[in-house]
Amino acid sequence: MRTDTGQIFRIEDYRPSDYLIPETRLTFRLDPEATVVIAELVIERRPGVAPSTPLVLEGDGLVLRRVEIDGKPAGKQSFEVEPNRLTLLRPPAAKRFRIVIETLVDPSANTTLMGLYRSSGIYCTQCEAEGFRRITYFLDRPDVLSVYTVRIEADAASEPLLLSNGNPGETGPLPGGRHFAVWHDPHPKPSYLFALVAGDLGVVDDSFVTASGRKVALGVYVEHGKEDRALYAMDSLIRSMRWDEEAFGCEYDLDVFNIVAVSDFNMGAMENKGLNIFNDKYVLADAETATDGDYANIEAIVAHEYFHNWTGNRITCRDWFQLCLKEGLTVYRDHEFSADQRSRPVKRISEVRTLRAHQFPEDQGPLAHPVRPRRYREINNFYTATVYEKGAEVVRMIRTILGPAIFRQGMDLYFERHDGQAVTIEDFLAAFQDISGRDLTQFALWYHQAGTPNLSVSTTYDATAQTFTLEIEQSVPPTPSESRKRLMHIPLAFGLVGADGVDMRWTTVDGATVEDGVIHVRKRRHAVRFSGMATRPVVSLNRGFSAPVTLSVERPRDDLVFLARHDGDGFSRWQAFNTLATDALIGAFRSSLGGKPSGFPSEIATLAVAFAADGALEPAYRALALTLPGEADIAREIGANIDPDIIHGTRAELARTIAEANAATFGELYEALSTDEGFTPDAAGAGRRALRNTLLDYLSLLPGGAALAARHFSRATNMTDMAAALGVLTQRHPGNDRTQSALAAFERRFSDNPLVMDKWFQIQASVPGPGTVEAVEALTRHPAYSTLNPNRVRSLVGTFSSANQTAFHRPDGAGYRFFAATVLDVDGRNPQLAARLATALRSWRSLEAVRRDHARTALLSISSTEGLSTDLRDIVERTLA
Ligand code: 0A1
Ligand code: ZN
Repeated sequence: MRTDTGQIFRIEDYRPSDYLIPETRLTFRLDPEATVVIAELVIERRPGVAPSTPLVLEGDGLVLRRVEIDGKPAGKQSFEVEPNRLTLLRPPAAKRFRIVIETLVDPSANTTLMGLYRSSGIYCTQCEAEGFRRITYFLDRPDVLSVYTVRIEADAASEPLLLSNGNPGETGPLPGGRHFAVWHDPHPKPSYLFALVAGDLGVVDDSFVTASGRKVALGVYVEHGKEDRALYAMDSLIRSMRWDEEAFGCEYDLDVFNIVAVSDFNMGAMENKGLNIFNDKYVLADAETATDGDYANIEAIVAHEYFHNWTGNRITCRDWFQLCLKEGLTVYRDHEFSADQRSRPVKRISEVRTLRAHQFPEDQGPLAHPVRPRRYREINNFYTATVYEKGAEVVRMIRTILGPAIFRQGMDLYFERHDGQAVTIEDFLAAFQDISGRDLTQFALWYHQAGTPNLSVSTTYDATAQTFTLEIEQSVPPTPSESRKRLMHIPLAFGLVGADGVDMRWTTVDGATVEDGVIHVRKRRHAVRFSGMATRPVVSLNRGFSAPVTLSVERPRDDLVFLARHDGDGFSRWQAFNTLATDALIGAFRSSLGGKPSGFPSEIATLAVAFAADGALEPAYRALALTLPGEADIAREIGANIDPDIIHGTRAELARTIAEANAATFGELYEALSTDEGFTPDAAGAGRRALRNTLLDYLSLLPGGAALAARHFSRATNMTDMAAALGVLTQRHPGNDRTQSALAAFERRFSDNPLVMDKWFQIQASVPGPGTVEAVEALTRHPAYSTLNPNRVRSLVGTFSSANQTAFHRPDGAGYRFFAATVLDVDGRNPQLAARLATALRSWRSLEAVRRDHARTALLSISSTEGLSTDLRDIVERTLA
């Protein structure tokens, strides 16, 4: 395992490598504890590099068995070997030469889940970002592209299936009950896209014919007996392949495309060329065991990994600072795919909720970094919401600025110019600048500058002059190591809504460039004046969430009420109601702190029922409108001196107020939705279930609520309804006997299904209140729990620390102490998982003083421990800085 060297990597230090590796032949003699890896590499000296310049290959914890140079064993003096480096001191002076490196690795002992490891008896690999160096010594950097041929040898009985990247080649038997398979990938690729899988798995197969007529054999591999649960993943794959041709003109380029599900995986999935490897959580689904949310995730992640084939694989990153080049762009593409498959406004609202829940706190805390970072200590810690989600928003803004047609032409140019290359964000932006003739220099700051910009807006209406003026002021808050910020180019979509609910037109506008419903904010202040306004409009701002900013708008509350009823933009209509609810909750929090009784403006309950009963709106949209801002959302908006117990109480109070005011209508709607139409995982069915389950949450707060939720639970015919009912019972009636028996029934029914038990862990880790600290600690000893499996750890400890405000932040610090001990324990085996868990404390400075002290003590207890991984040390030290 890598321990910290304190080394910092800086973007300005980038230089191309002296050597390239045009061809790579790998032989794997698989063995659970002693796998032999033979790498035969064609090495090419780059033009201009002095002959015999030392060749330095990266490694990580490798055992070297032999080195050959141009067919001869390398003498001891000709190389230097360390666990993390192999240096050929005086390589041949020829422009091209060959080397052979034999290494030994132990897949069974590999608990980091990087490099070659075994998961439930299956050999698999994970090489992004720097895992290939745990397999062999190599130029393990994304700008070294190589053509791979891979030969896998293994036991024929225990590993009948042998997969790697590219197209299948020769196969055959070997002595001793072994066999082999050869794979060849004609597309040059960086080492992080290498993959191998060997084991005994079941398969769902299908095929796809590309637009130009190439027939592709598709396979989704899962544990035997689980094939039926892989059908939705296969269906998602086929829809993704078709969509990418239609929306982006991107066709698949090999004869096979395989997906393999494994049960131990650090992230969601990995886009290895032609051989995607997935966390099984994002492959396996059926009505009985998966929720609608699981289905939507499977569809999105299958699409995401597939889309990487062009954005990431065909065109890859020059270096890891450019990670957003592939990730932000691919997330943007999977968002568009899901919006097309489902409902666009519903999808957009969900995206924004995710961005605010994960990226905003990152941007506003000690771990803030630009979408394209300039330095890192551990690249694994930069697979963040900023790189992924904000990175996607930046691509979306490019489309907003250029318009859909020019955006598509820019993408075409990017594909055409850079196919087969490893490139930078500058190259990406240049394609759009060149196609549009626009200067994107100021816009590029979105990649380079961290922090969430704020727009302060006030309005004036002059009835005599018939003008309406928006005073807009932008500011970007300071972030770590960036105290002074430059002015950004912010595309602010808007509408001026008239009294009849229809957008008004203006005759002239000055003070900023306004095009196609977008104000281009570029200066610190703009006074944007619209003339020809016969009546005062209500302004709707940041429609469709056109820019990832915060807004502070001075306006009467009635304007928000009006927008919540009439805004023609679905996102902004939802936003208006959400802002009203957030403001009400913050108001109640403040009065509660001041010891005053809280109350809520009556229009919240009135609007809630208007949304709930509006048959013109999709059920999924109505469900989102009825979902109150979460406790963490409220905390983020308050910003400082957070007391999670008061927030929890206030939010529960508002929910009860809404439920009591609308009991009859909510009850009728709930009953009307209760006819069981059978389960289909499509958006329409999911929307109806979402609305019914949201109504259940409100109704559970009324007399008889626990009984109602218990009935909902026992009558549920699918996991969506079952998990929702269990969530309502545990959140709203934690101590109730019905809750305890539902938990027990769920456990009995699903104890042999680890992915479903994850839901059971999550639900219990979310129970509000002080007792959950001990309850979660006890669950770590449950037979279904395993501290070695990332899904288990994230479900229990991850949920507890990132989604349970009252228990995790228990005022006596017990939540933090349990958490710190767990993080340290996990770090000994799986540093990536430990580092990711540790980010749960990133907002510790915004807590009230007592909790803040306990949180700091917990962080210090981690940082003062010796032998921390680079991953964990990096997170904890930045969090404390
Ligand atoms: N490129 C993958 C994310 C990923 C990154 C690192 C991993 O190592 C454990 C695994 C996956 C994606 O964007 O889906
Ligand atoms: Zn990705």
